[in-house]
Amino acid sequence: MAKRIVTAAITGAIHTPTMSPYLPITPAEIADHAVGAWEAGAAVVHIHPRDPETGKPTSDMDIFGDIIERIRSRCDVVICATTGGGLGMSVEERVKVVPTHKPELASFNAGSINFGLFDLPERMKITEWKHDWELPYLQMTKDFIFRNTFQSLEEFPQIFAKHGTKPEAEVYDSGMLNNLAYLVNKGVMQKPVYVQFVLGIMGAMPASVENLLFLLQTAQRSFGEDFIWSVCAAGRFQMPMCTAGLLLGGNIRVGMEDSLWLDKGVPAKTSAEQVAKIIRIAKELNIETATPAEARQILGLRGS
Ligand code: KMH
Ligand code: ZN
Repeated sequence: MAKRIVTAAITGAIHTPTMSPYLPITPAEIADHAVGAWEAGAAVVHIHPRDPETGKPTSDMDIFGDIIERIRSRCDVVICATTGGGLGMSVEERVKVVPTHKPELASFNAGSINFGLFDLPERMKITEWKHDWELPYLQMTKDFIFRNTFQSLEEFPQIFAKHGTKPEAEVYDSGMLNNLAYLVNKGVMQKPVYVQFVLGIMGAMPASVENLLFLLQTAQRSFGEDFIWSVCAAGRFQMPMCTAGLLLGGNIRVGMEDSLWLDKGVPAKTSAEQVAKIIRIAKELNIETATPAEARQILGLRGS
């Protein structure tokens, strides 16, 4: 059986500083957590920049570059830059990292959803906030479309191709596989498509084994065997869905972007802890995980 790629999504743009004292914020913290995830066995780290003062997701290209350089100087982990950015950012701001820093891998969000984070304050019972921006940022998602229209769906892969960046297609719902099939048929995206199934986001598909199977079968109907897939899931579904992904032959993603927890009631202090946990599970199942060099080969990356 092929080796599996473990990705660690280090900080994301969903969680806010009040939600966890362990969420990495500054370039030094984000790089330390990324290197820690690599030491624990991750082959890929998925990166978002944040404002070091406020912790708010930012599109500042100097901060993004600082993080990338800090990681690159310390290890050979594959860096997957976000082009999802932070909620409320323009499409232009989001894609800028590709021409600016030319990452070998970057996220490519495969369709539009009402990306709903507005219920998190109540669910997490948070009443006091470290920063003024946090509550409005989450509340505004009740009426916020994470925009990935056919206009940008056609533009992004062409920008990626120009800079040697492989798209990691973030698929939140089954219709987005149809969007990818359209892009492949149009010649805008090349096979093998790399798909990250993101389950459990409010506004898209819930995290369940049935839904993962449906997505897999839908992808098989569109691309035959000519696609590579990985799965991640929000919150408490992270470990169960990654375990299901391992059993179904897929690659997996953990990290504090997706879940702030290591176990029920146990906060994750780093993404490395989650990487170590899923690799323990993989080992019990006799599943081997890929090195960064092997991940580059599996994904057909140009190298850093
Ligand atoms: N920023 C979120 C809306 C990505 O990195 O491409 C989605 C996201 C996905 O974080
Ligand atoms: Zn992300």
